[in-house]
Amino acid sequence: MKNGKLALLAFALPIGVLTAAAPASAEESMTLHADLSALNDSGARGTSTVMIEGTSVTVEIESSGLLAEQPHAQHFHIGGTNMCPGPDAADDIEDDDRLSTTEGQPSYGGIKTSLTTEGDTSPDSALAVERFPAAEADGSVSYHRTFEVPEDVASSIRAGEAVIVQHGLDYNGNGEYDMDGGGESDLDPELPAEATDPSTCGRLTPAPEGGMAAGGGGTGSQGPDALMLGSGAALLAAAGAGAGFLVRRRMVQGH
Ligand SMILES: [Cu+2]
Repeated sequence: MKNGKLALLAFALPIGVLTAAAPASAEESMTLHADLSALNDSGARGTSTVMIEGTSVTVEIESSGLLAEQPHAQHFHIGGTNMCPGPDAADDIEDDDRLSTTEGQPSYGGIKTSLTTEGDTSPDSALAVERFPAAEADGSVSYHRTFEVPEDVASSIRAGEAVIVQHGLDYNGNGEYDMDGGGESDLDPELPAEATDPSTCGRLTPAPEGGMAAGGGGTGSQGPDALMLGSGAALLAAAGAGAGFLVRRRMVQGH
């Protein structure tokens, strides 16, 4: 009797193993998609398509409704619950009707990739505002770039754990990042919260077979306009990892 039971168990185990889904090969190309929804009532939205092959990612983001002619930091966030914060104010810990970048981290996690227009894409560039796209005069951002990510980031993307977050919005509707709109940034008290609070968010999920990959529409890449964040502006260099956003341009210029 005892033996019979054991034999049954021994038989059952391999079946369980066999029926488990085989993990996709790390080299196989895979396409993911995200719908970016507004955070903080920014009025912005967008879509993103990410193609990953090995550790090479091609990222397309098309957003609208962002604060015009201002840079918008954007990242892959990974960690937390791998979700965007909910629409209710439950995540707004400080209860000030604003969701800061930090307050959103239990949902979308920390910054793992900086979606810059050129150069470094590591978390070290999280704050390299001069290398993030600026929205056009109509508030649109069109981003397209292919670059390498570390293995751990690649596998998180494949697992559907990456969340795209764009930052920067205009609480008081005066057309610029300033302290009057939301006070100081949680990331750097010298900076306006408007420059760093999240404005759109969307989780990257595997696209259905033959879906996104075929279309590929609207691959408008970053034109030179988007990189010109104002002549002679004291553009910000990225500080070391973990420093605050260096969006001092507005403040230096006085505008
Ligand atoms: Cu971010």
